[in-house]
Amino acid sequence: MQRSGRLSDASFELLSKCGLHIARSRTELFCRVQELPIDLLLVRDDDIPGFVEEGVCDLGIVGENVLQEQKRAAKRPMQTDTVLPLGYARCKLVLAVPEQTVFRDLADLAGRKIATSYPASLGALLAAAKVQAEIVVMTGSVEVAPRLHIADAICDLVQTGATLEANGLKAVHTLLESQALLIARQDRLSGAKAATIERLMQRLRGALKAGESKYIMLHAPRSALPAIARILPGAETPTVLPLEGNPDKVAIHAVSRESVFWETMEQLKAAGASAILVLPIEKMMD
Ligand code: PRT
Ligand code: ZN
Repeated sequence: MQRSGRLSDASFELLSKCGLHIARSRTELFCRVQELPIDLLLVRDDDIPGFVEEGVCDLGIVGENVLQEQKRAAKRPMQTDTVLPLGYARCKLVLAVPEQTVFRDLADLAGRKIATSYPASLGALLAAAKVQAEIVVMTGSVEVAPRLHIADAICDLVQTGATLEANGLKAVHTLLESQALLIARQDRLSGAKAATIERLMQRLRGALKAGESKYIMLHAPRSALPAIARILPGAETPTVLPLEGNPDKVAIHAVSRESVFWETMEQLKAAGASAILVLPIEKMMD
């Protein structure tokens, strides 16, 4: 996984939610996990797909943008694939042009220069659209290229859009919606390794599910039960408990598989619920 950068904090956090604690300091290349027979290799994100492909590592955590780019750029087809999307480090790979540039479709880029750190992804898009344009490869600060007259457009990652805006650019086409992925070469996983990985995957799935899920508790008149069950977001059969000394009212406990918004709580209240509590769930295993 990435040593430091936009992927690393969330990755360490996810591993810690899986009960995996990293023994040594993060500045080292190699970390031993105490709880499972797993060693962590901390590297630059760009090296991760290659390490997994070559068998240096069995698993990797990397942005979909990097995996896609390297697969497209590879001379031989890569066997490395996604085993679990992890849901964080979300961003988009987009084409952007200066705000004043008129852009109708990709054909408008014919004969233009486009700066990017993702030449293979951009090349694939242009080829599919049968547009001939010049790709200017830059390793960083791609967003300044139009201002420096190095290029007429850029193809880069955006998250909030603030960088584009600050550089007078507008996104006109999305190539990829990216997120962090757990990747592996499944053709190489077998025996004890596969068993350890399955254990890790079960924990990862549980940690990811728990992250979104909430435990909801509320009181409601018995008669409001059907209405409340309809409102509870993504909840499987709620638990209904009697309230001591109050035969007309019940307590309802439910696990919601989605985020619970204020709007949902307002709807529950309007349907007759009171004492509504929404609690985070730490771990989950089905
Ligand atoms: O040192 P190393 O090579 O490991 O790190 P790196 O510098 O190559 O990558 P890093 O840490 O910047 O990003 C790692 C991964 O995070 C990327 O490959 C993406 O999968 C993901 N990610 C998510 C992002 C962003 N969001 C993001 N906003 N990567 C980069 N950006 C940059 C973007 O390039 C642009 O310069 O942020 C700027 C835009 O951000 P906004 O919010 O202004 O739109
Ligand atoms: Zn990198």
